[in-house]
Amino acid sequence: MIEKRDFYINGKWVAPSKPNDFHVIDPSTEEPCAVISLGSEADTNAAVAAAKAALGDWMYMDPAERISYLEKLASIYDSRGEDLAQAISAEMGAPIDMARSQQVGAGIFHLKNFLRAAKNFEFDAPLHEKFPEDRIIKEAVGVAALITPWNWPMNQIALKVGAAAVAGCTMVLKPSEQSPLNAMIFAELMDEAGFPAGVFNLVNGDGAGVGSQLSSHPDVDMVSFTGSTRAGTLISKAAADTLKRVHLELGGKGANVVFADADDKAIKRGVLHMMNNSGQSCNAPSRMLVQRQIYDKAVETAGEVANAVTVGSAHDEGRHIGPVVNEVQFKKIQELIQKGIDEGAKLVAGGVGRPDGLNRGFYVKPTIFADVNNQMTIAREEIFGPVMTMIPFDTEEEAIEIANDTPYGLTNYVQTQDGARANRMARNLRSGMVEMNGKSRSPGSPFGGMKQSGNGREGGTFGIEDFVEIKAVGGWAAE
Ligand code: TXE
Repeated sequence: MIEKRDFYINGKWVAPSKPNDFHVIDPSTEEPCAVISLGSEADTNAAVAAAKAALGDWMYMDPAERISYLEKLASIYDSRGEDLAQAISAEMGAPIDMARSQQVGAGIFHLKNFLRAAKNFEFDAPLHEKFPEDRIIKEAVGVAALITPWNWPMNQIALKVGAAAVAGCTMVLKPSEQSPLNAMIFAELMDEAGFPAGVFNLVNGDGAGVGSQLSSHPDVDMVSFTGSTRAGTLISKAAADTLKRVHLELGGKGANVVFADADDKAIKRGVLHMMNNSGQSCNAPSRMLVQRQIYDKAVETAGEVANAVTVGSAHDEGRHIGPVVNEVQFKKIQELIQKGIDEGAKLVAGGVGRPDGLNRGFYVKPTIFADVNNQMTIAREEIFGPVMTMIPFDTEEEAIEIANDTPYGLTNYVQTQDGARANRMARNLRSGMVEMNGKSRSPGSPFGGMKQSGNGREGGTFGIEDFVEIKAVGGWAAE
């Protein structure tokens, strides 16, 4: 079993101030795969103090020099790609092939986007060419606490660390206690890239401990958080007394609106997107809204596609979905599936219990519910498992109303070959992102939500903006 108890503080791996072992469980086997430590307040304070001490030199460094450290990181990232993939696979259950391509691939994808965005980022420029004496300086917010989840762990770490580094923030990363191993390998990469001591620090811990200590810490200037809406609320409250900036990327309950004229791959694409990462994505298209004329056929197709999705160990090569992350999530998903049945939705594929032959491990059957009403629990709560709901609709107006009738507003999807209608939908859907006809957004496109899905945007230029303060200077002298 891997033993990795130390934290990365001020450029060194240091032992926790007091022992507090935590076993990381492999969801494919339900056996522990590693032991780490959960930090104490003294560890949190040491990491924040290191970040605070390193801030001045880092934030006032020439941005080009700062960016060169990120370039170095990006150039060595792949040397640990296999280690990262194995760690992610073991700790959160992403099948190894998918962990290599999607989970680890997302990390380098974001780092490269930040490097591109950084080259054109205006850290210091006149307000307008007519007013050269009015200067806009974008400088680091300060010490940033980065609190990340387990579902796309390297994706989230790269999104936050890359943006903070370019902006000139120093940072304390607290990865999810469910998936700390990939974060510790990433810290080794940061060390190898030669970032100055204190710029990047890592303390493991749980939400109630290190997570809430960072959120309320007077020397932390901002928190960038990805996780549940529940924890986002607690972080906002904990941060309120120090009025720090709080950036939240929370849950979602995306609608995938399929019109009768959608292309013939739309249903299959929607189901497979939902099942990817075992449904553990905040932007999962979890409510498929289907126009009545094609509804019956769509339900039949969705059932067939879901039944053909295989489930297996994260350690097996090949294309299948893995287990969900842990027992708490497994039980929550089982209860929600049962609730769907109890509230009268029609089970088309999957259901309660583990798939045949998988008696140990947190495996969930790919599940499709049809004839769902948007008020049912399974249409309202973020299930975060391989479970999709299907809801019929008649008109465009009705589709918009159902899609927007949710506290969340992260990503919605539209499938139609009528361009004017697709654009109308994009304008009317209340979400931070809308994706149409299977086209994903381009590199550097901002990721984030409206309503209870959070605030702020991650990735590329927009992501860097979230980590800077805007300083307006009047009377700037010609030099
Ligand atoms: O998340 P938590 P959980 C949603 C999804 C899932 C549910 C529960 O619906 O079913 O959340 O997952 C830290 N102060 N998402 O319980 O608790 C925690 O230590 C500070 C959506 O695992 O939000 C971890 O680092 N930090 C999501 C991180 O928050 C706190 C991704 C995420 O854990 C804290 C994950 C506190 N009080 C789950 N409490 C997405 N947006 O993609 C917890 N944490």
